[in-house]
Amino acid sequence: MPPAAAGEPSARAAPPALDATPAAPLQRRVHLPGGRARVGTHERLLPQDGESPAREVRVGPFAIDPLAVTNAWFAAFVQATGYRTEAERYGWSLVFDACLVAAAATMGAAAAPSWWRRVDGASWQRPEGPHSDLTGRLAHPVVHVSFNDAVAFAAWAGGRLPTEVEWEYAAAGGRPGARFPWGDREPDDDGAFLPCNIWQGEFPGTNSGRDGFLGTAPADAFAPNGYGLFNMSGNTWEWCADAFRVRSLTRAAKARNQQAARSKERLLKGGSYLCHRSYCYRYRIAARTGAAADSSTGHVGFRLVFDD
Ligand SMILES: [Ca+2]
Repeated sequence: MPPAAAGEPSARAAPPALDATPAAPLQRRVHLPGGRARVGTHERLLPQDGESPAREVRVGPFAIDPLAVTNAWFAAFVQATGYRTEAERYGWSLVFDACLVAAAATMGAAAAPSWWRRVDGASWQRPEGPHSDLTGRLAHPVVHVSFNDAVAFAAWAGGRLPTEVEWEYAAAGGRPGARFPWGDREPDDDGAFLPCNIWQGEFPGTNSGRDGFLGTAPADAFAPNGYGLFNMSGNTWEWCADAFRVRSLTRAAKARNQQAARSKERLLKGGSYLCHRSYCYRYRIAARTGAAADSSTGHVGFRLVFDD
């Protein structure tokens, strides 16, 4: 599929065929040659996350799926293996407040921040709890999967999770140093430029959904980047292979790294449908965060890479 013209809003691009069988995603891999890659940023936007410094590194050749792993593909994995996710074994997962309007779920307060709710029975198959299902969402990214779940899926599918360097190199789509997969133009709230699935309005109270989606969007929504990869920014966070660590010698970084080590945090890239510049400016390529390896929420998924 050709890359989008610069500045062209999307969601109208003809999607590739989605299939629940594992063979289909393997056929649509994008092969990247590797070489010199620029990762990180010199901009001090969220320095506490360890985005800086920008640096040049070498990356080897690899292949990447243009799409995040979908509910359909994850269902094929579960059907083939009987796998139960950590959320299913724990009996609960974290769901964003506003997604719970229609769900008569058993809820409890989650650890801060306050807009997350622990929902008993929430899982990849029941994204808002026992009274929800995947109707209309088979082509959406799977969510409520932990890092450990993602690793198990990757082993079954013959792939692996990307490193941060591979992820940023792929997300840049041939535009080294670009802020976003489409270039540097900032998305806005009024609908003039809506290249990805993030938040429009005042977080966490008002989301106009001008980009078409209040929660997850189909994995192939919006225009792909220059390498033909969809939704590297926004929609769902994506687990990466790296342990989360901030490269800094400050006292705050040391405390953050100790916390990350205690929780066995792993790296997440790409931001989600809950990101907005005013609150969580993490739909940038260089942005990053971490979460415990066994944790799951309604806005975290993953995509696979493959060694040639
Ligand atoms: Ca949205």
